Amino acid sequence: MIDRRVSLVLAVAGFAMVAAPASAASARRPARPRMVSPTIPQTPSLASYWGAKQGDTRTYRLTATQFTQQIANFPIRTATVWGYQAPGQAPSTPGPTLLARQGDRVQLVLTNDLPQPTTIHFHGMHEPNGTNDGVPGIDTSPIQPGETRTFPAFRPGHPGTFAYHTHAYTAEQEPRGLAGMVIVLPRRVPASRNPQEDFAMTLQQFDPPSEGALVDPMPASVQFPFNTINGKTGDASGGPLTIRRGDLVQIRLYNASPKAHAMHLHGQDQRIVAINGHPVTPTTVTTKAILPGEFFTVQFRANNPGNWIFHCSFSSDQANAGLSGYQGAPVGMTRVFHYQGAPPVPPQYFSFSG
Ligand SMILES: [Cu+2]
Repeated sequence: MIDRRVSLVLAVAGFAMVAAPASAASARRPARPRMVSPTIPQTPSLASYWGAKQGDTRTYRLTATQFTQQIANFPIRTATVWGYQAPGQAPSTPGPTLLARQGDRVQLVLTNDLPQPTTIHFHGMHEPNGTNDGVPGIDTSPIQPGETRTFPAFRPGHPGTFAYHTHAYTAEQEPRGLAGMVIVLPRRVPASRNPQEDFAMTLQQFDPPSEGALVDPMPASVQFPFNTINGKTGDASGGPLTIRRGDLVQIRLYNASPKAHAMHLHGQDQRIVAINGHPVTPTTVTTKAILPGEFFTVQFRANNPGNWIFHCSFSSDQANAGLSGYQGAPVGMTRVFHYQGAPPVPPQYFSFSG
């Protein structure tokens, strides 16, 4: 309750603010951060998908389907996987990164081209129960093979990093590849926290028994020999991620695999700046463990030119079926950051075939 005395004090303070010279007033007030439109995230090796916008709703048309994807360069190259296809794009696992802006409602139209029923769950979003949560038998009826279903549009709840994944026969369908990322961008962000490069990375693990074979979702050894970022091992990633000295570089991580990973950056400290889109007091770490289903956003200042790897610290996850890459380099769940102007990363790293 504001009593008369407090009102009087506020009124006097207000008068003082008006009466004081502008320079004195601005010295007392903390400077407002400069706000900018956020940098558009990129998902190396994968397509992005801004759903078609009508009014305040973005509609995403996805087909859940089976296909063959290159996941590594050696000792095998391809696997038969399950993933998602957007109109006019190749199917992929993870599926295309769905992009939206704060204020958009999102709507999914899902076609099931798989041989068994499926669903989609929007992981981390505030979707309505009874239609959109994607838990068969609890909230949603499964989408049958051949069926196309249009879900009601909803607001994600807040900007952030999210995911979409199957919740039907999860133990079988998710390790086969039915997952992808969703990013809802805030309207404006403080310029000091807006990265020059924003990389979205989904972690997965696959066990194809032989070249081109359908991945085994539950290998007897519980070892997943192919450890990927955005569906590719480091050697199969096509090239380094180029950054520039002075850049603020951001990595959005989503663990869509059945195991924990310990993501480590060489040459610079990584700072955890957000968890699931909620900003946190930045914490500087060398290595960050990420459990299945978790999201972390980390940033680093590119202040140490060269070529640096970002990789899972579990030794088995730095290999393809136990095998290392060019000159024994880590492969698997690994990416190389390359500073523009630094010596090139040896191209053999990306063409090594065992
Ligand atoms: Cu790992």
